[in-house]
Amino acid sequence: MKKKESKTEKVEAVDNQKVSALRPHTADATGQEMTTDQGVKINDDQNSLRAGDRGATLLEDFILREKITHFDHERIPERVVHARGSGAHGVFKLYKPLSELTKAGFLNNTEIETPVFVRFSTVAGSRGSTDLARDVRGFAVKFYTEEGNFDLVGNNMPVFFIQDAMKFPDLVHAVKPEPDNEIPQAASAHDTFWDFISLMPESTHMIMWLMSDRAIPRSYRMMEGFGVHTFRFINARGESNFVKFHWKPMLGVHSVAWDEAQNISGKDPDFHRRDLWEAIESGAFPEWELGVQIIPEADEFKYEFDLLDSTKLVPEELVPVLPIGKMTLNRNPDNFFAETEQVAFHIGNIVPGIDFTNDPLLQGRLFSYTDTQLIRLGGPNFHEIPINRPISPSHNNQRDGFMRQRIDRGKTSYGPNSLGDNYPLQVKEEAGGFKSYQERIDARKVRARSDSFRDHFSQARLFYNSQSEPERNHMVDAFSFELGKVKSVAVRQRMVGILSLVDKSLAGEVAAALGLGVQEKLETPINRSLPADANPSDYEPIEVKVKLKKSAALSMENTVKDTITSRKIAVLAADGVDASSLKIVIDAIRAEGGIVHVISPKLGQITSSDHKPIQVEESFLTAASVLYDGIYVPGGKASVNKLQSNADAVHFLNEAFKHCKAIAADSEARPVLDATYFFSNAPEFDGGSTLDEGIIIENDLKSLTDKFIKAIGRHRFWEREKKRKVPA
Ligand code: HDE
Repeated sequence: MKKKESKTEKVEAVDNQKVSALRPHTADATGQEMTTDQGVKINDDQNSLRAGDRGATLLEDFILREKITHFDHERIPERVVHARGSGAHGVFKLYKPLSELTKAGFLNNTEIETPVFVRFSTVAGSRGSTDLARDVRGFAVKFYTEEGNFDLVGNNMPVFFIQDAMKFPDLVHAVKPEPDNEIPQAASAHDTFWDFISLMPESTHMIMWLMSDRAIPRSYRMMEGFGVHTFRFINARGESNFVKFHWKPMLGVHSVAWDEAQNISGKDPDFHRRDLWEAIESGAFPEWELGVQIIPEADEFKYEFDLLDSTKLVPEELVPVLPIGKMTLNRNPDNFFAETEQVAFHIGNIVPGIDFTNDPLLQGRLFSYTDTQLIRLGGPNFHEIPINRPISPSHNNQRDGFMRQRIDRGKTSYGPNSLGDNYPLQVKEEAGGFKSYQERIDARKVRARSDSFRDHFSQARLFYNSQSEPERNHMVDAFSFELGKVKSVAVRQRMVGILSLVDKSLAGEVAAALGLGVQEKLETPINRSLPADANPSDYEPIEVKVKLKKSAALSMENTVKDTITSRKIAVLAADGVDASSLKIVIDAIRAEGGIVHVISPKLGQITSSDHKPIQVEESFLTAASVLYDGIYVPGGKASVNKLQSNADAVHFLNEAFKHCKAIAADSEARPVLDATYFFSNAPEFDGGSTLDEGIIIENDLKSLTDKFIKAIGRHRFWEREKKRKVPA
């Protein structure tokens, strides 16, 4: 039977279908008069009503009362995890129809652009915490499909800390600030976190990711995203394939250095939020390819790991990632609270063609997300908040509740009914009605963990072995830092024990930094995580022999390194800067999509050698090298003279060198580099060659820009770290 048409549900596509659906809910006070919430025009918003100009305020002042009352209720609870985040609108476009795999409409039609809203987040910190905490990043995507909302609520790491939802509150209690003094903010480097982790060997693989540079991304735009769990695709014949979702950033996967991350946290705690906002405002729209790994049902038990275990990934060498479409974020929200704060993701929001598996972590999440929105957004009608509404029509017999917006007409809100012709009607599967995949289940009800979930170390080792040398060094440093902040020596020692089961040299290096030894025999760490009646040997981790020793996809070393789009370059200059030395390089960087800031001892303008004014974007007081990807020092005697004796300019360069960034200088600006620690102490410098390919000093500006642009694209020269330490 035909569904009833409703005029209000047809929306004109302007930007995209979702954005135009939001439009009737947006307001703009430009050119408007001020009123109360009741629409009464306000004459005086400066003074409350009082008995005489020095008298008490009158209770009858409804304008004051309304204003203060609304203010008093402005806050809602922050998300219990992932409280700190940033959102953006965009679209998803499919490359080719996937009808063999899934019947999901948006994965079968290459003509449509599916609107999306994405929210990136950190996990542990509160709403106001720094973006650069060492943490997992949330990567949640709401697809507004024509068949309803599909939410892919993932992270920037492909595995998780725990295997069973039962342990999630424990994990979060352990990582959040300690309950007696609420210290530390947005950091895992404290006793309770490592106490828990050291007793939960299943978290070992995830800990490797968390201690890698993936936990300190350069930008949200330069992170991968993962659905983590194994889901199902269901095709029109009702056949199921397992599927793992991947987001691959077109700009590559890049991170900052830990020392840099800590500095950014002070200089610009909004670094990632600002970066996303500015990129979209400037038209450098962030893009990701959506990829899928497909595993036929028949292969469910083919692998050395269990597909239902969220502490395991499926190596790309075993199952390649098939790119299926592209997501482009092209519009910033109009209002942070209304959109980014109120958006309610739920892993349970799926559409026909996609279904769940029995991953026990996934199953627990299916409960949690609605439950948490009920308290966070204040009642069961949060799906009516504009950002959460589907673009497809929605009708059912759910009614009432706090803040109901929709006015449902008619007498019937039950089914079956005869008074309303039995509307709204159920929908046949062929016509798009959702039917769950009919997985066969014949089992006992037990509280248990499958034996196939007992290998905790082989993929942790795979990850470690797959890293480049600098990446491994960073992991050693990260473990040494985090455990160094742990006061309990017993916890440190237990963690070193766990690491020794992953890799002896990793454990040895961390132990050395902590002033500990590596025990020969590990005191079994898992005793405390056993059920009361358990036989400990049933819970002993098992060692699985894995064939794959390395996986290239796990190292950021192998990522995209040939673009400088939206990279930020600092140009250090002062009065007297050589006009062409400045212009040639700046123009070339801009032509490649880079962003240039001229940084000078003072704001305003400087005068170039040909007496022209040059606009300055930042001063050494407002900028810092940690906020840039590369540094250029142009020539011009007067400018060079000023900079070489300017401690801030010299520090800027020293710090950029320390963080392994590309640095270029016109040969004429060499005295500025001579003033730096790394350059003046570089005996191998032969007057024209370089310390490494990331340091470029030339008078041929064409050659200089070519090399500089390549160097910025490479992101970092990590090999520098070993050679020369810089006190910056
Ligand atoms: Fe979440 N998670 N989670 N999570 N999660 C929440 O929902 C939860 C897990 C993820 O930008 C909460 O609306 C449980 C894995 C993201 O709004 C809450 C378990 C992954 C976001 C919740 C997990 C995630 C959340 C808090 C273990 C990666 C932010 C606020 C069973 C695949 C979404 C909220 C946004 C948010 C519960 C584990 C990703 C409490 C119980 C694994 C990206 O419902």
